[in-house]
Amino acid sequence: MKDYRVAIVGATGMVGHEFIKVLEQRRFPMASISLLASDRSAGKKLRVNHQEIEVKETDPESFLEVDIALFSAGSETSRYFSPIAAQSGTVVIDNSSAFRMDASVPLIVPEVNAEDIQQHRGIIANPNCSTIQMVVALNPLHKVNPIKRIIVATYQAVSGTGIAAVEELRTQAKQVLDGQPTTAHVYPHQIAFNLLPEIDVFLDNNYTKEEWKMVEETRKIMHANEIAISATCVRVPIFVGHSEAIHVDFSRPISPEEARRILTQAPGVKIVDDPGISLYPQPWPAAGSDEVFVGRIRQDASLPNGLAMWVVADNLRKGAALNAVQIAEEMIRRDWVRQGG
Ligand code: NAP
Ligand code: 3JN
Repeated sequence: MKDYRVAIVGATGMVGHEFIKVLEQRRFPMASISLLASDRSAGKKLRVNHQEIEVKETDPESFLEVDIALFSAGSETSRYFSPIAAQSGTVVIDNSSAFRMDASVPLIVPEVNAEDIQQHRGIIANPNCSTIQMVVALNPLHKVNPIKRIIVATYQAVSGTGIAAVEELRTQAKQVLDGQPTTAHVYPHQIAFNLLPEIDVFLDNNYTKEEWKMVEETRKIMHANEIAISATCVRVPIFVGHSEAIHVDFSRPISPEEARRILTQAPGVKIVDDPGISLYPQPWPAAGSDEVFVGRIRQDASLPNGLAMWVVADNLRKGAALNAVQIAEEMIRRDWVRQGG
């Protein structure tokens, strides 16, 4: 078994911590691990596989002896350092939106389009968390009965915004319960005991960028530019776990039983669906799990060929770190990564 020299860029962040956990839990074959961040965190120590590793500031030299670099330090950092890393022969798996819609960069969810990895030129993009869980649930149905239209509303946890937002929800929740006034720093309004239908910036078409990412990324991953998609993305006062109410219009009629049968066989999907005993996916129990949970599968009463469903996943795992590590594992399985360790 070969071992690979791995780097995490953004190791001190929310996704970075999850990267470390996922690599440890899956016994990823590592010859070495470099933990990289900005100068703010240089010198900090983090534990990986029971070893204390010092965090280093990311610089152009950081990738000279790295086979696989996992990026989660925002799109600006990715835009600057990914091409430098790729130039030195490192395979970059990037969690940011920097390259997702670049035609020369594969955008990968291994359960859906692993074969697209082969077209990479050094950089592979990890999709947005809300897109990932939706395509894992919908692609198996689309293959049997092509989808014409998707209407989705998301309920996104604050961990999707990063460490500062998790702290903001914790602080505000306590302030509200103590009868104190709250102040908002990360979000434009209080998030505790509230909902904000604003994720990322507003675009000229009055959708948010997060909503538009779901539209464009879904079509690219599923190779289905013809699917009509409309999304409303909402931030909810939940720490971990994104949920989605999805309404799908298919080419032909499809029963909930048939959809359940297809999804039971689908990789990465777990059906949790027994309304009689109030069994359906929820973000709290989904946190820490790898699967995309699907339930509330029912006929959409407003459409002859429609289904409605409720889809939940851990946004930091399948929505970010796990999906990226699965891409690396897929490449290793196919012997597509240089190994210099
Ligand atoms: P976070 O908790 O705020 O962490 C940000 C990380 O980036 C920290 O490790 C930070 O290091 C590092 N960083 C910031 N500026 C840097 C620079 N100039 N050079 C090197 N490192 C730098 O955020 P997060 O939630 O982990 O998310 C990080 C990024 O991952 C996001 O911006 C996004 O692009 C991506 N993401 C993707 C998904 C997805 O849907 N797939 C989900 C969440 C996040 P310091 O400790 O030094 O500040
Ligand atoms: O808000 C969420 O739940 C997911 C956030 C993702 C995110 C946050 C900051 C910057 C992204 C992303 O992955 O699209 C980005 C970005 O890279 O644009």
